[in-house]
Amino acid sequence: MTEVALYLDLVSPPCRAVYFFAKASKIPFKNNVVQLGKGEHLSEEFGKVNPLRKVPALKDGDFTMGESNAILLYLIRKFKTPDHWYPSDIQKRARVDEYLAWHVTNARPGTSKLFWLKAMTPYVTGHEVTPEKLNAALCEFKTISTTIQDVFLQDKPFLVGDEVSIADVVALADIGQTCVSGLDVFEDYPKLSAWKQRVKEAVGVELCKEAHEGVAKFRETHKQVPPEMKEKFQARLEYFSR
Ligand SMILES: N[C@@H](CCC(=O)N[C@@H](CS)C(=O)NCC(=O)O)C(=O)O
Repeated sequence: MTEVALYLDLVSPPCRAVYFFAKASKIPFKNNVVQLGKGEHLSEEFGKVNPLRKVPALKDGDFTMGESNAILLYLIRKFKTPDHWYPSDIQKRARVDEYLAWHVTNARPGTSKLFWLKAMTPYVTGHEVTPEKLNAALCEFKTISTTIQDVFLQDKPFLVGDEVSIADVVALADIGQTCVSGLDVFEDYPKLSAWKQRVKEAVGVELCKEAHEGVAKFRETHKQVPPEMKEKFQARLEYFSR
């Protein structure tokens, strides 16, 4: 059997979600690093793996695909991972699906916005984002946190019940993006903080630390944007600054 290859940049939340899951469920895979900051996802070679030119992407023999949620499900089906990751009970499974659907239009854009304003603004423009814009993004993040805590988590150990599922790793990867802000964004969310610790323990505390290093140190490691990426990043920045 050929080894599955994953194309990842761990600065990206959907890449971390796939990475956490693959590592935690001991799926053997080849890790192909695609550095977004250097524009490696725009190469002709990567375009053959994912014409959408986004990470994560997967290659399994001649089969290739993108989209993190779909990749997670592919890995679950291919490797028949333990049931708790994507429960066969249809109502628990529906809860995972419900979270994944909500995250695409809420948690992902909200946490991306914080990252782009706090980390990408100085990288692309050479100056900090204004406090007003940062505060607006932090307010949005608070709404997301409140929803995850009060609507999805409630008083359960994990988002869909007593055991960890892919909904938890997807959520952990999203909210991990906030470590770039340098603020303790969880101080007002005790239940969410305790949940975060449980998910980290389920995935592996060291693995989580290592996987978040790129984003935590992003501002130290990304000082000068490659000239060919400037225009593209500028356009994205304008989108997130609205
Ligand atoms: N819906 C996609 C989103 C993937 C995505 O937006 N990836 C970003 C990194 S977080 C990317 O590759 N961006 C490159 C670009 O847009 O040029 C998924 O969940 O996989």
